[in-house]
Amino acid sequence: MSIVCANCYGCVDTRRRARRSRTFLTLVRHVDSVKDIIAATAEDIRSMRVRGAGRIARAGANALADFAEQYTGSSAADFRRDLKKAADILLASRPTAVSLWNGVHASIRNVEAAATLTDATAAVVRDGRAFAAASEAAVTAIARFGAKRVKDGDVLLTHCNSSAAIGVIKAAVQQGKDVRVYATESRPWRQGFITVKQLAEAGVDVTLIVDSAVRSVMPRVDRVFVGADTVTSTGALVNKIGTSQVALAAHEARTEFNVCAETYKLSPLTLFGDTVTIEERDTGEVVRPGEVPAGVKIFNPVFDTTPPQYIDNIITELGVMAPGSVYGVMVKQLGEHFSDFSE
Ligand code: RUB
Repeated sequence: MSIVCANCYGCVDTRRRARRSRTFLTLVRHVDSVKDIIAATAEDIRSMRVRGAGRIARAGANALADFAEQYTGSSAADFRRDLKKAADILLASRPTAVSLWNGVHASIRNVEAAATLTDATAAVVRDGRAFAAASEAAVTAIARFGAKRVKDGDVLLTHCNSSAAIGVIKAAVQQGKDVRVYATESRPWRQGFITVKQLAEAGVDVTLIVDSAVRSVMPRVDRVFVGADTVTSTGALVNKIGTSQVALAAHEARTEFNVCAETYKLSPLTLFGDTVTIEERDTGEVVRPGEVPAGVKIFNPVFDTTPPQYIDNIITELGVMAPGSVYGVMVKQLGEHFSDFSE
């Protein structure tokens, strides 16, 4: 029986947290069957109980590992078929972050070559857990590298709620640097409230601003740190709606614009011409019923694209790079699997 977080914005490490917190235990629900593990995880991602590109990738990988661990079918062929369905359900849960796609594919990549059912399930458990662990380690490495760029006395700005960007800010503060942070509200979901809570709890001097205040404060800001849902082969960033406006304002004010992106946020699909689907969510996230006259249309795209010319640095677990270096990193990472993605 698995424990799945039922109301937390961004928690994937639910078992560990459930053990730590009695309050949290009242918030969990039980998942009874192998199929439910996948359905429940997909629903948690769709409804944004689990959100943030890194967390949804780890949730997908861990769900597939759980699925494999508890699989009760009798043949490798059945497992491959059921695993494919499970992967498709997870991939359909949110369309924009390539991290989920990379997490799912990293978890299932050795199943074809497995000779037996035992080998196949073991491969998914091993690869899914390894992806999740590597993902957490990448966030830690980015915090270390990014913090070195922060100077004592800096004013920083972050948008939405990115574990990787927050990791950098917290690491800089832990190094004893005196920093002040502006955090955007990030309408309509207001992930900025999570950010200010996390930073305030870490003792960071943080100021919440509405999204439209970004250009007004930017001349006082030394460095921007944002996360990534997807980075394309041209070095463009796809991240929370409004990120491109933050980047434009930073460019205008000559403020350094840093993207904190684990390499599983790089999209191999874009190498071969695929474009990134920008998720549009329910209009009820923008207005409550009756708030605007009937007939008024609402458009709610939740991510946007920042062109590479507005990005100074992409901070990955492999190091700090320019957007123009992304292509080379992708090609190297794909290695012998390069052509697998060209279909
Ligand atoms: C979250 C968002 C974050 C990235 C990176 O959007 O855009 O900046 O996902 O986050 P949403 P992380 O709230 O719609 O998921 O660094 O935690 O992976």
